[in-house]
Amino acid sequence: MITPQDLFTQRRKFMALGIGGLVSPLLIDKLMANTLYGKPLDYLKDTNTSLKLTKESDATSYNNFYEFGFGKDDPKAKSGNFNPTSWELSIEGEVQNPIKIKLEDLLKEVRLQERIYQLRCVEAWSMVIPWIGFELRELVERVKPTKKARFIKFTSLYDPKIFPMQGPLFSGIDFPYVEGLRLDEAQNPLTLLAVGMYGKPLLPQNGAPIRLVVPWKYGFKYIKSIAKIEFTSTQPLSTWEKQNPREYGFYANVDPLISHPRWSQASERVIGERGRKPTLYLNGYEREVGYLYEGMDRSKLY
Ligand SMILES: Nc1nc2c(c(=O)[nH]1)N[C@H]1C(S)=C(S)[C@@H](COP(=O)(O)O)O[C@H]1N2
Ligand SMILES: [Mo]
Repeated sequence: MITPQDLFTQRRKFMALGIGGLVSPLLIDKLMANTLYGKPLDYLKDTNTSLKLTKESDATSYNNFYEFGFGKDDPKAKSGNFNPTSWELSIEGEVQNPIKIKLEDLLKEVRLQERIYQLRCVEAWSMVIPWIGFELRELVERVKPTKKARFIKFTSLYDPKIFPMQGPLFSGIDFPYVEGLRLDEAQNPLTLLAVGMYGKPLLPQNGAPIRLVVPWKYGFKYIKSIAKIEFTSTQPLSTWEKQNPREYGFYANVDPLISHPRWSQASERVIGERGRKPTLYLNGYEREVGYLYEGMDRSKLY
């Protein structure tokens, strides 16, 4: 039987041979034939089958990773010294089985999958990226949240030797970068911890070696280079909410009807394409995640 892990390795072999193009990400998805909520993966991605992949060179050179600088080209240009090998993740807080684990050991235990999702940044641009990762819920099940756990707080690596903006000269943002999810959002099958994209391990500028992917939320929720995952009973204060709570909330749900105080969110610039397209509620994933927000006031979920 072919496991997703095999396909991942196989694809990397193909990439090494320079014939990666022959193995289309869509084909791999079909081959994997995973089911979520008992439905084939294809069903869950129905809304996206028409999405055209962003060029890999765009997705790896137009980035937001403020630890390296505010410019879109800073992350690629300034991450040369970041070599995230022998990475350790700490999973702690309100869990029965806290662990400190090497990423390579964790990856032996999880089911790696390829997922094509659209990423919508709060700055009103979007890309379509073929991620490789595993469902965050697999990790949640492994560490067993206590009854008190209601949220998950994620913290990026703190190391001013690697990240120039964490140094003493810069104090505009309170690093390390922090993000959070409600536990039920974290357990939705769409939520991934990504370790690769375009069939290869993540590059430093994209948040190597492990980052969050929550496709129905604005890009700033996709916290990069995660070092700590903490289960909490209270809602974590994320970096951008702390910085400017009027403009960036905890939820950060994509919503064309709720404008950012300084610009409309009704449409988006598609990176690598001409023109704009309308933005969809929950970035097009309403069918999969709409239930999470039933009875809540949409205007408060920015
Ligand atoms: N640690 C950290 N994670 C981060 C950011 C950051 O500045 N620091 N920027 C976020 C923002 S605003 C976006 S849009 C996405 C961009 O991911 P990409 O560069 O891989 O497209 O990463 C998010 N994750
Ligand atoms: Mo963003």
